[in-house]
Formats: sequence, structure tokens, C-alpha cells
Amino acid sequence: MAEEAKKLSGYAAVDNHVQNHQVVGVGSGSTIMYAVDRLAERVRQEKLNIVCVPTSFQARQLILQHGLTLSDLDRHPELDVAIDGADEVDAALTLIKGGGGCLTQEKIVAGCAKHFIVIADFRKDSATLGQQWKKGVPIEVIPMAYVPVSRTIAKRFGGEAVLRMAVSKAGPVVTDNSNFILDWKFEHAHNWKEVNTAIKMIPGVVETGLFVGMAERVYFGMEDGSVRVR
Ligand code: ABF
Repeated sequence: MAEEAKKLSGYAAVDNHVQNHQVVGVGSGSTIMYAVDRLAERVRQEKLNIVCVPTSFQARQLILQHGLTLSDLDRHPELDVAIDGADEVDAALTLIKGGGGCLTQEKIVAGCAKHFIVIADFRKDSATLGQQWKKGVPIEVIPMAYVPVSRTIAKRFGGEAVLRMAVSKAGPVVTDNSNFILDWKFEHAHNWKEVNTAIKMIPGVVETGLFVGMAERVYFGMEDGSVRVR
């Protein structure tokens, strides 16, 4: 059910927002895989001339595996559109991203795009952040700073910021940028714009998984086979 919903959202975003001769930002996660399938299909069928900029190593591999044209921000610093998944989306289109650990490059690419379009299944739809996604806000940190950053966040904003460990528990998750991830389990809703800015100012923080005022539109694949647009 969720897989079908992911596919619906990915297809809708590509069909409604990608046109010939565009530079397209390609997000990370499992929902984006359907969007890339559709993108590759349209490039083949309609002979589109599209250039893709990845948001992660995973996205880079997806682009190459689908035979799409790979580029980067050096050559294409301005994107027509970026399409990416999310962990949770609230009523104001504020997002939690970074469950997959790729938040920094995702935010950079989204910030370079004229239009940032989000794709998600119905489970990500939330009135208030924290209702659906229980793992907290991912925060990418410089490895040597993870303890002081974690303590500062807990002291100033409450809750707990926990170092994300690899599934094997053998060590911390290391991002594409060779950094660590803290998952901030907040206790209550905040003014996300203010908190995002305040956390970013803590020395050692690279980026937060709070995307405030960035998403232009969200396509939710629904259980009944429809697509809800917000
Ligand atoms: C990326 O992948 C992330 O920012 C987010 O954490 C995750 C969403 O993955 P999925 O589409 O698999 O739910 O977009």
C-alpha cells in the first residue's frame, strides 16, 4: 500500500514539474526511486534533454543506473526544479528530513532550485511535526563536536539529541560528508524557523533536517490511489 502511494507521488511530481531542457535535483530515499523511474521513462519516450544533480551518493547511483545525465552544482548551480522525499510534512509545509542521513546535500540542492517539490506517501502527512515521525530532527554535526552540540541542544531546547548509530551498532552513522548525525527527540512543538536558526548557530552544527519555508508543493500518494496536493 505504501509502495503504491510512493509511486503515485513520484510519478505526479515528475509529470507536473519536469519539462524538456531542465536541470533537475534528484533527492534521496525510497520514494525518489519511483520518481527517477518515471523520469528515465519520460526521457526515453519523449527524448527529453534533462540534466540531473544528485543530493547524495545514493541519488548519484540512481541517476547513473538509469542512464540519466549526471551533473553537479559546479556546472549547474541553478536548478529548475528539485524533487525529494521527506520524513514528515506539517500543515505549513515545514519538513523533517534526514532520516536517511542526506539532509545537508538535500538542503543545498533544494536551496539552489527555483522550485522545490516534495513527494511522500500518506504516512508522512502531519498537522504538527512529531505526530508521525518519532525519531526526532536529524542534525548533521562535525564529529569532534557531537557531545557539546548534543548537550547544548538539550539544555536550550529540551529533549535529547542522540548520536545515530549504524545498524550493526559497531559505530556511528557517517554521512556522505564524513560527519555524524544527532537525532534530536524534541518534547513539544517549537517555532521551527527560530529553532532551526538557533541550532545552526551552535558551533559544530553543519545543518539541520528542518526545512522551513522551502517546499513549494507536496504530493502525497494516498491509500485510495489518489494524490493529494498541498
Ligand atoms: C530523504 O529520504 C530524506 O530526507 C528523508 O529522510 C528520506 C525519505 O525517505 P523515504 O522516501 O524512503 O521515506 O528524502
